[in-house]
Formats: sequence, structure tokens, C-alpha cells
Amino acid sequence: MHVVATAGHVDHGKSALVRALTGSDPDRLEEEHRRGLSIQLGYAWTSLPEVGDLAFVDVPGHERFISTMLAGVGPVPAVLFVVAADDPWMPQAAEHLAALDALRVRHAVVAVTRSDLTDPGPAAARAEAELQQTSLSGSPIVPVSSRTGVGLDELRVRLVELVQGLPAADPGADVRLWIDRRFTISGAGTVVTGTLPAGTVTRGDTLSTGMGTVRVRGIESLEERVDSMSGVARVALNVTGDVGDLDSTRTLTTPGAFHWTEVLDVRVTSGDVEQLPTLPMLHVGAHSLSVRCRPLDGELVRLTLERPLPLRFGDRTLLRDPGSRQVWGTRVLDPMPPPLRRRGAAGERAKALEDVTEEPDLVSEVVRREVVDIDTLRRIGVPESSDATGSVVRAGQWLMSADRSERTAQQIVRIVTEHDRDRPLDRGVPVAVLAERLDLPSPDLVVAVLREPLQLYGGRVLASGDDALPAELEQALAGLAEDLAASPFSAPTADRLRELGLDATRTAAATKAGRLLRLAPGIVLLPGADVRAVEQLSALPQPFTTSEARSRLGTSRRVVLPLLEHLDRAGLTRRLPDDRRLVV
Ligand SMILES: Nc1nc2c(ncn2[C@@H]2O[C@H](COP(=O)(O)OP(=O)(O)OP(=O)(O)O)[C@@H](O)[C@H]2O)c(=O)[nH]1
Ligand SMILES: [Mg+2]
Repeated sequence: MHVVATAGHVDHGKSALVRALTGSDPDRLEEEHRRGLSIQLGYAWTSLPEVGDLAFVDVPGHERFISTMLAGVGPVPAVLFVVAADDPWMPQAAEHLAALDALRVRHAVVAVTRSDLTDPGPAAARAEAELQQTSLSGSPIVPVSSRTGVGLDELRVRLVELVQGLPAADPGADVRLWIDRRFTISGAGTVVTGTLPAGTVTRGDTLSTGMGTVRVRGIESLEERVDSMSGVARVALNVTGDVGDLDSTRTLTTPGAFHWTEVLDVRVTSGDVEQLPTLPMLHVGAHSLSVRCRPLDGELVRLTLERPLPLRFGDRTLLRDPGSRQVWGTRVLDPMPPPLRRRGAAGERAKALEDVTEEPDLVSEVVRREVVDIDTLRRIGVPESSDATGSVVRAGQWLMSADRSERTAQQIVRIVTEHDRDRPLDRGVPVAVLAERLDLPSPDLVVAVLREPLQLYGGRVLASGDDALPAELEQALAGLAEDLAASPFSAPTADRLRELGLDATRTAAATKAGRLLRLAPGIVLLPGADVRAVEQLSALPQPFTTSEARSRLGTSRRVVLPLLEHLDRAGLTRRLPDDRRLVV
């Protein structure tokens, strides 16, 4: 299915044209017929050769209903722009065009209606000239009459070309449905409608309202019941659950897939920034709400919303001053910006955003944020691109910029060195403590940036000094090293440990000093045995069983079980539900 919205001055024949094209009247209200004017959004559809179903969202042209008009075109990237042959270029034609231009709508057909009443040439020429400086420049212009049917065949051809030129929607995309109508049907409950731009909604799905969730009990599209529908499509969803939320949020999304934000940084892409009022209306999707604008610098502005919306990097929105009827187009650059606390923070922020381009770029997002997780980036519209992670340090879900990694690595050296100097017996600093001191969200990031001479043993970071342990302990360790030289994974038996003089206290001291790898009570190997074990295990077909690991490492069950558990804990291997493992 494809969806096209109408636009154009009041009474210029939008609804009549939709009716002529589809055979059904988009004006459903008695009041609309009585006053001869559209008030609400209207919907009608037809089927066209080669492209299938084409639905129209018919907007009202009257100046009072501009918010409704913007709700109609907001989620729809294609427009049927209507001008009457027998009228001059009118204020709402100009206003609608300015809004479409601000939203950078590029896919349009212009219909010069009422061409049975007068020569459509002058109106067509005027429309062409008006469109020239806008994103709709060069759109085909077709004279038509909804009364006589003249020109409708050519208009259909142009509409087919229009929708064929639209970018394909991804059925796997996250769902974000801006609700444009909500009503209650007795027996069924709440029904919401909207234009689904991409993604798939299936009966039984749970969708987020931003605060709570609703369950999709039924789906209708073009008045047919369906089990599942993928965008682009007009959909009506029968929903249950936290439907009260929809009074304010009026949006449904894939749970967890979006960051619902109240603060965002945008670039003003059209209109004079200097004239931007402090409290304009923000129009996005089918939504409008009041926002506070704080200029950062140049075209960069911070918006604070009166309630959260699921906005992503790259979203286009419209700011509108209801007093002067001026509009500004914006592009979202950051839906999750840092707070501006210090003096001069706005200017610094503007500098950081200056080079942000139209396309989301993972590396520059990580550079600006220093530390961020992949899931957050995905939710704000910056997908993971495997080829572009070069300079970024990655630890599990976490990403850290090269600069911050460098700084962190140096800070760790300093902290550990100072700690060892101040408390020589308490060797090393736990990774978790370092993470907290350095304000890092995960100890994995500490581990990821560790470098020589620092070493990690038993969850502690040690400055590897050569300050020797007591002589008899050194001797015991030397004996153990000899034992393990040929077979590094054959942990000594309890008897052998006793022979070597490695009792529980000495084992603990040597472990703390990073000279032993203690896997379980009475089971020790030399430090680094875990890394060597992983090297060996990587050579096995993945996943591998415990017994395959045991024979590869040339050891016994007594050792291999705690060794594998140790590797799991360290995140070097992953245990599957069937007890087999993978090297991570
Ligand atoms: N002669 C003639 N009259 C037309 C044509 N198209 C529309 N009209 C008439 O123009 C008037 C306005 O048409 P509508 O289709 O309601 O206009 P609209 O653009 O939908 O108006 P709003 O929704 O209020 O903005 C109606 O009386 C229509 O019958 C046409 O091609 N020829
Ligand atoms: Mg109408």
C-alpha cells in the first residue's frame, strides 16, 4: 500500500478530487457537508495498476485547521497538492507549501482542479513558480476537473510514478505509529488509526505508549480485518491496556526500541532562526505540542518538550508560531543531549554539534558521548555499523571513544600505582572500584583499556612489580611452575600442594599477588592459564562440550569444570543451555 496526503487552500477541490479518484467521500461528518468544507482528516483509497492500493489522507484547507493539516501530512512523505484553476495563489496554498518545504517533502504531484471553469494555464504557471524555491520544485502539474473527469487518467499515471519513486519501507523496522484519530467502539473498546510508515504490526503484539503498554487485539486496514500489516499502510488498531496514556502520548512504538525524550538538540534547516519565538508549537508525525526553544548558536537550538516523544536522530519536525503563522523546519541531531549546566555550555554544545551531518555516524556519536551502549545508540537512531567502529573501544555492549580510553588508561595507572604505594600489602585495586572511581558504567571498560605494566588477576588490577614474595613461597611457586611447564592445565593434587608447601594461607597470598590463578578451593594454575586455555578452546569446533574441552586441554574433570566456570565469569566463554560452550 502507498499513502498520499492532500494539501492546498480551502475550497480548492481536494476532497472532490479524492472522491473523483477513489469513488468515496473523504468528508464523513454532517457538518462538513453542511458547511461545504473539510474539518477532520478524511480517508479514502483506490487501487492503481502496477502499484496496488493507494490511500489518501485528505486534509482540511481552512486556516483554522492548520494543526489537523500538519497531522495529516506529518507521517506521509508524498503529497497531492491541489490548486484551483479559477482562483489566484492563496494564503493557505502558501502556508501548506511552506510547511511541506520545511518538512523537506520531495514527492508530489500538483493537480490544477476546477479546470472546467477556466483556463488552468495561469494557475499552473503560478504554482510552478511558487514551487521553484521549495523541496517540491519540478513536481509534475496536471490540470484536472473532478466534475468532468478531464485529466484524471493523466493524474493517475503521475500518481503511479510518484509512489514508484518513494523509498521502500522496511517491514522489519521498529514500529512508530503517530495516532491521528482515536475513538471508542462499543463492544470493541479503543480504536486508534494512523499511517504506519514502516515496520510490522501483528495481532497480539504489545506496543509501548511511552508510559505503559497496550496489546493489539485487532487490526483493520482499508476496512478489512487483517492479522498483520506492514508499512507503508493506513491502519486501525483495536487496543487494550494503558489506553489512558494515549490522551497525552498519542504514539505507539515497539517496546524498548525508542528513547522517549523531552529534550533534543536540532538544526533549524529552514526559516529565520533569529525570529524563532521562545514557545512555538512543535509538529512531528501527527503530533503537535508546545516546546521551549533555547538557541545554542547559529542554526542549532535546544528544544524542551512539554511531554516526552519517541524521537530519533534525523527526524524532521516543524516549529510553528501560531501568532505570525511562520514555520521553521528542523532536523533532530541529538534526542538524548547532555544537560547544559555551566556558563558557556550552550556554545560548547553548539561546537560539538557543528559537524554532525545528515547521516548518523556511530564513531562521531561515541566521540561526543565518550561512553555509550549500543542499545542506547540504536534507540536514538544510530545503528551499529560494523565497518565504522575502528577507533572506538568496545567492551560487550559498551563503546568508549579513543580519547576517553586513553585518559582512562592513564588514570588507572595512576590510581593503582598510588594505591600500591600507600597500601603495599593490599595489592591491586578491584576492577569494580576502578570503574566507580572513573565513573564508568561497566568494569568491562576498565579491563578493555588495561595496558602494560598493569595486569588483571582475580578481578583486581595490579601494577606488576617485581617485589618478591617471601622466599619459601617463591620456592613453592617455582616448584609448581616446574610441574605445570609441560602440562599447564594439570592443577596439582591436594597431596602435591602439601608437598610444595602451598597451604591455604600461602595460596591466598600468592593469588592476591597475582602469582597464582585460583579456580576453586585447592585448584590452582599459573596466571595466564585462562588466556592460554581460551587459545586452545578456540581451536575446537564451536560450541564444544566439557569433555571435548577436557581432552583438548589435557586435564581432568576436577580442573576443567572450575576452569570453564572461571572463563564464563570472565566473559571469555559462554555457556549454552545444553551445557556446551562457545569462545566469545
Ligand atoms: N466545477 C468544478 N467544481 C469543483 C471541482 N472540484 C471541486 N469543486 C467544487 O469546489 C468546492 C470545494 O471543493 P472541496 O473538494 O470541498 O474543496 P476542499 O479543497 O476539499 O476544501 P477544504 O477541505 O475545506 O479545504 C465544492 O463545491 C466542489 O463541488 C471541479 O473540478 N470543477
Ligand atoms: Mg476538503
